[in-house]
Amino acid sequence: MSLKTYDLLLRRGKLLRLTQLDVELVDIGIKNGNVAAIAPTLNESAEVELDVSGQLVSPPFVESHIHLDSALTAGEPRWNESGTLFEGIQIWGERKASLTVEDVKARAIATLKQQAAQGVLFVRSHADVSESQLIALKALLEVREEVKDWMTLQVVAFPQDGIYSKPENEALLEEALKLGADVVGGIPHYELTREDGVRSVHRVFELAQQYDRLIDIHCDEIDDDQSRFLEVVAACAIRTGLGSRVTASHTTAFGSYNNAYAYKLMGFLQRSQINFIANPLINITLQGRTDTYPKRRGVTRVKELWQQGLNVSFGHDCVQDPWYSLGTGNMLDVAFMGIHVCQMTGMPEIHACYDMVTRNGAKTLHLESEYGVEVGKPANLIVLDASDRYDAIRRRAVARYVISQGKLLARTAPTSTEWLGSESLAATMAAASPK
Ligand code: 17E
Ligand code: FE2
Repeated sequence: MSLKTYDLLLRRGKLLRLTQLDVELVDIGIKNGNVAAIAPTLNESAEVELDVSGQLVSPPFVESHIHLDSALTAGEPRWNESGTLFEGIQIWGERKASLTVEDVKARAIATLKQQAAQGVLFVRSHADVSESQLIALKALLEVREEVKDWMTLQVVAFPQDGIYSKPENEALLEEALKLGADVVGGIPHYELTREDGVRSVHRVFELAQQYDRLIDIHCDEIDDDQSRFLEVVAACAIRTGLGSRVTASHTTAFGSYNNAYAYKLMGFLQRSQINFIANPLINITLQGRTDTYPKRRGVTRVKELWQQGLNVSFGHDCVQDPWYSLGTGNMLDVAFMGIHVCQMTGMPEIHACYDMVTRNGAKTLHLESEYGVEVGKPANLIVLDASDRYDAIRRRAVARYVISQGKLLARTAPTSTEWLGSESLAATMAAASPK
């Protein structure tokens, strides 16, 4: 037993609390994996002290929407030439044929480490269950267990090819829930007919009630202004009372609806109290592909949903896969793109976009009881090389320290530039070389 009061002590950080808008200059004491004390000055000793003067101490990033089963497969077996969602699904269908549990686990864990190193400690991943062996799902359930000491992973049973497009798909979705998936998914806009799409949403709600799971549906991920499954999701949420246990992901068609319909729908959405996830990096890339000019942004009405008080988070969606060949899992990249695409450039809007990659995601994932830097909660927090949220997003600040369940999980040195001036090359070299 240590005689020191704390295992870890952060000195003079600028703490971002869940309940306050402004940061607060404090010391934070961590003991036995929990936040033990927060005060302007803590006088007790600690095993390890970190001076984080002037740096932003934040709750971790929450990745509310990613596909870890397909991560790191870009180019396998071929590149997505059209850049569309549908060619992506086709390419993934080809890659899916050669999946093994080891293959999925290795890529998922490599991606989770990249994410964690950049301050993500809570992840919701979709697992494609339109595959006869449920390899992606079984692999991600094993990963969920293997990483649980440093990362919280939720797994969505996601019927990528549709619940009714093949006779066996419906049973595979249910089997995934029996195996332990946390969340039921759906993809109504990709069912063979509109009627199948509606029926699929009803089936997802039935399964969620039967197995007591959350819901996260890929909903209206298309530019088609006639794709209107969001209203079905909202109606089911209102009638079942499942409300905040339900999430509509993407909803890109909402960006194409006429304003009269969007206005009516917004009222229903408020009644439903469902959550929304937009994926700015992917939506701006996959959507608008059939437009000429002017070309749509393909992103849902994030600003308006937020203004109506609905819970919206941002996800990364893809890291180097058939839908998106770029990405490192950095949630500040996501927030940065969100600010641009959703035109949320006012200061309260920039702050809101930071919330969309942190606390709003925690709400969607139903993690509120454990999320936030508060005395008594698990010590999950990050120290960003930034003075505030705006600075963090503007510079995509590195996560200097990532603390997971009270342990220092990852450390990154900020980049530093040495200004060498405009002297001649010889003078520059002389100045730069050690004495
Ligand atoms: N599958 C899908 O239906 N939509 C996406 N955005 C991705 C996979 C990444
Ligand atoms: Fe997705």
